[in-house]
Amino acid sequence: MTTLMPRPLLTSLADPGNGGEDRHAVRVGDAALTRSELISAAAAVADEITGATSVAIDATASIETVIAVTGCLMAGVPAVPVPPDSGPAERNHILKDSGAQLWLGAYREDVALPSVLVDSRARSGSTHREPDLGSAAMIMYTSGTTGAPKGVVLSRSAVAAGLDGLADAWDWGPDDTLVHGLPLFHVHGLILGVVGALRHGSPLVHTVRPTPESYAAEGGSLYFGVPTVWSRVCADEAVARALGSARLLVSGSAPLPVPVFERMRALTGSAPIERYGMSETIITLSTRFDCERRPGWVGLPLRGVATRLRDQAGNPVPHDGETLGQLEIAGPTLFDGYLGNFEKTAESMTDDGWFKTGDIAVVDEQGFHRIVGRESIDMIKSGGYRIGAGEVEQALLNHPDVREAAVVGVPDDDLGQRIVAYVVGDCDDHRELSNFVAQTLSIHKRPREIRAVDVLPRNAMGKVQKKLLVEDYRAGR
Ligand code: MLC
Ligand code: AMP
Repeated sequence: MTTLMPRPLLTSLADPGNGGEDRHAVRVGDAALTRSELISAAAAVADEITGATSVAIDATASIETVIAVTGCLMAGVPAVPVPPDSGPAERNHILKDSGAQLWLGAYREDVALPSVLVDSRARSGSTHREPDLGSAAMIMYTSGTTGAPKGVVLSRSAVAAGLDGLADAWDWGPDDTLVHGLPLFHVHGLILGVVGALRHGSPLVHTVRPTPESYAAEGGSLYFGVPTVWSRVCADEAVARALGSARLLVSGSAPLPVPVFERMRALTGSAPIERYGMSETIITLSTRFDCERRPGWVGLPLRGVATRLRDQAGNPVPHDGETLGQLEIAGPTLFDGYLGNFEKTAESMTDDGWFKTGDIAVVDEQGFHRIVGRESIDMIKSGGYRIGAGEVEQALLNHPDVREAAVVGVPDDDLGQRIVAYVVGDCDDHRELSNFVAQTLSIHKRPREIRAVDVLPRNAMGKVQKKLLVEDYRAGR
């Protein structure tokens, strides 16, 4: 079997094949650039960073972030997007662990790296050689069940293959205008939502925040959102109806509840596209633009991707649409490993080279996949953000008044899951405690609710029985 090499990243950014240098390429809020303006502003960034081993980007929802990322891809310097709301502990960890040599963004007193200010009016005519397809494009930080976030190294070829798989599944091209307002420091908003738009030549409108009103105001053909966004869209009938003129409304990053799927179909006149991915694999499964869209199911493997289901003993699980198995993935979109963490990388792979997603799924006879849930209770998805319970617990334990802490995700109609922390200690001011987490990590990692308890339920081994905590919470106890 021959494997097709994807078109290099840089070539496609400079010329996605639509021939329109003066066409509006990207708008974020009120700031807009044509493709040639973006290329020359990004070249100015590339001129300044060439030779660095990696650079951190203050990944605000702004045109500067788009320029910075494009400049990194031009220079062949791995980009490390840093969430703009991350607290000192999280930011310092990312900067130190990644070994970033420069800070692309406004000067900050608490960042020790030399800053390079990104100027959307800067122009440079320099050209840069296409780096090796196997070299790293980005290092995205993502939470595990325990410990600090890990750096996921994504190669240029993985990014290219992932984006091309989506173009095939969605018929995504220069005639599309992509609209979204997702954060620019994750796979969804940044790789799909920015690099994807540039690679496929579709103008991008970033709405800064993914509010229903801003989506309705844009009249795009392709929209991206996490389920929370779609649930909020459906809560406003006029907004949802306005999106009926779009070609595809795409949901991903967390399970789209079936009632939201049905309401989207009823209000917009067409069913949403669901797709599934991870920081470590980019997007691997999706419903296709021209095939069945089934509520609760995320579709078929993208071109070049292979999936399999295993039971706990490693035996194959039948594809009968019912039997649960651990989902494993192989293909060209997989990451190169966790930066500097050989052990965790090895743990995440099977002996024969498949990535263990940690998700439980079923597959039916036609190859359609349904994601049933996570293997570990310690991996929480809230508003589409991946949050490790261990990281939040550690932040809480750093508070002088907290002796023990257990963090769980409980079902939430808006966010999918909501973070609830059970603490043992002398802290009465729960708002202060929650803010303490937000100041250490980032805002979306702070518990929405804190419950003071005398003891945490533990099993004979002393392990906290989190399932009991969730059950009690759901039972209103
Ligand atoms: C947030 N707030 C809190 C809080 N958390 N207040 C108290 N306690 C907390 N724990 C504040 C916010 O700062 C905000 O304030 C206000 O409360 C509303 O917060 P919210 O309800 O969370 O809404 P919002 O901020 O609008 O966030 C919802 C959302 C956001 C959907 C917009 O969660 C989001 O952008 N999610 C996208 C995540 C994502 O991109 N994931 C992709 C991962 S990649 P204020 O003052 O700011 O209004 C991946 C791969 C793949 O998964 O498959 O795609
Ligand atoms: P992240 O690393 O932030 O990309 O999160 C990846 C995780 O998000 C996956 O392992 C899944 O648990 C979840 N996820 C992503 N897309 C979907 C989807 N369409 N349906 C269900 N879960 C999803």
